[in-house]
Amino acid sequence: MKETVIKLIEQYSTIIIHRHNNPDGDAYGSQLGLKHVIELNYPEKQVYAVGDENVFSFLGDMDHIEDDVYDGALAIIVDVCVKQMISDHRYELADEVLILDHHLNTPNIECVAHIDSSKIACAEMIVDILTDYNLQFNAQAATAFLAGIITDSGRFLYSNTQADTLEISAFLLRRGGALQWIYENLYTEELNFKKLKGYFINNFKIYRDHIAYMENSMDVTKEYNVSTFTVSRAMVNQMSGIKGIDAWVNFTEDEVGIMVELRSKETPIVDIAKQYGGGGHALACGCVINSFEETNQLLDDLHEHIVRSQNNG
Ligand SMILES: [Mn+2]
Repeated sequence: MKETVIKLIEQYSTIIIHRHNNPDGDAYGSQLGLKHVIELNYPEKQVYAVGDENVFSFLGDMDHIEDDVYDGALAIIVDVCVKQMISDHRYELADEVLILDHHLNTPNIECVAHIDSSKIACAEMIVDILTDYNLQFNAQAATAFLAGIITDSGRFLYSNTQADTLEISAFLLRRGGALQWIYENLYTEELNFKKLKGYFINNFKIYRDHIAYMENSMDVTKEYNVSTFTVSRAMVNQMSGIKGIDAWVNFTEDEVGIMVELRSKETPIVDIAKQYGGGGHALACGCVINSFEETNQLLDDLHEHIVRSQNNG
């Protein structure tokens, strides 16, 4: 499969790299790291990165391209494989689509897919492929990929962090990955963000003694002047690491519904996310529900699921 990936890259003279909406550090890092490596090793190729932008844009800018650039091009989609989450649907205009992902989902578009859910970061998976074929890395590429690994592994904290994760990170450091620069950009917080954390920690609730959860109305996003994504994704792990808490769920209201972020300490819970039309990783996943009235049902399903899994384990 790795060979197919490299062959596709070699075959096309124009390559446009996509990733998911609301990009996290891994989506951005995988996308821009791959762009830099292809540009460095195949200087005759035209390579573009497209999609929406957010706080991770310190990693690099997106390209703004016309539709006709897709004529005869290869679209590579990283860190996502389901249609509804891909940023910029013009990948449909490309000749061929290659997906590189590490989520536990099945692609629902026509494509060639390389998916390895054992990898903690899509960036780790891509670097592993590129190094197998001895492609050169510059500091820009190394920094982007390293940012992907650092963010998706929670700075090497989450359970899928493996020896390979550290070896690949060491490789990226040797290629000039700017670790301190990444940390400065990631961990210097805005005042409103710090205050939001305080609000969050003081107000989450407990369901059936073992599930922590938080319900955020749109007032929260307004009061702290942050995006839904910030409240939803960036706050969920404020409920992690609590003795006796097996799982934690963050419900955040926005215009389309209630964004649900689910996390679990040990028991895989992605089936609950899938049951509600979402997906993701075994221990970190998400879905969208219609209203806060469904909160209790979801918490109850999660509770039953965890109890059942623990009894079977
Ligand atoms: Mn990822």
